[in-house]
Amino acid sequence: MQPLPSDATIVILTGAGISKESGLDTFRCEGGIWSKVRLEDVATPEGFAADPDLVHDFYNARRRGLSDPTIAPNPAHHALAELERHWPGRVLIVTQNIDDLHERAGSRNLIHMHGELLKIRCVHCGLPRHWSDDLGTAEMCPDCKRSGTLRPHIVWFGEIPLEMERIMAALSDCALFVSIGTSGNVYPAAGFVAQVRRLGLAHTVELNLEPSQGATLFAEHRNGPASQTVPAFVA
Ligand code: BV8
Repeated sequence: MQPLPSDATIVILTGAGISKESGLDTFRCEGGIWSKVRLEDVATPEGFAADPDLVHDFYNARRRGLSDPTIAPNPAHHALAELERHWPGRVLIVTQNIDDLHERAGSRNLIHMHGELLKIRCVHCGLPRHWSDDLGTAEMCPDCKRSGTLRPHIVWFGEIPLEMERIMAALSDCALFVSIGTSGNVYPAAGFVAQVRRLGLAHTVELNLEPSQGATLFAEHRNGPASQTVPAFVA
């Protein structure tokens, strides 16, 4: 990675592609998640209201999948954790992913803008809490003791992503913006590179298996599997 000013900050956006070589499905690649289930049915508030059991089953299956011992961080996750150790306090990962592979690789300065598979929250008291078991519609909230009020701590389509103010602030003064393993289909994440370009402060890089929807907006592109392109880029 080319040298940066000593006070420069780096924002790294990741998507499902960074976890693909760890054994987790992407959404829009061939055979991806949205080819097996309609996002309207399982990733919208309307879908949850219509059939909460279907949505719980969808996320329970993914939560069980994530606990499979063969699912582990790959060299791309480890390279980003190493980068953070090398530039303490100056690397922020904004992930669209709901898995915990960045954390398991050692990354700490991390925002899960679309929520976390291993957390649930109560629609009444709203407190997210760690949850690794199957979630059912009859579960009782451990805090407010109401039943049937728990939902996955996930941002569905039509819901506002988490920590947007913190993300916007980080984008507005970063010197390097790197997008890894995302198709550039989902907003507002897909619009981050345009936001950074408007400010004209940062070098923009896309590390993706193939050019994304927003590829032309990036100053630099490296196409290939993340387990190869990310370690090579941060070296
Ligand atoms: C919102 C749930 C308002 C969790 C997800 C314009 C502006 C704002 C909003 C919109 C807009 N236009 C439309 C919208 C609405 C909507 C939207 O974007 N719709 C799309 C379909 C057009 N957005 C929303 O509703 C968002 N909310 O806008 O609120 C607002 C906004 C800002 C401020 C105030 C108010 C909420 C979006 C979140 C929805 N939840 N998931 C879950 O179940 O996982 S989105 C879902 O897509 C996942 O979270 C996923 O992370 C995300 C993005 O997908 P990718 O990660 O990119 O995965 P994909 O499969 O698409 O691509 C994988 C890529 O990896 C590919 O390019 C592939 O080539 C590459 N790859 C594969 N293998 C590898 C690899 N790369 C490297 N190495 C490999 N080995």
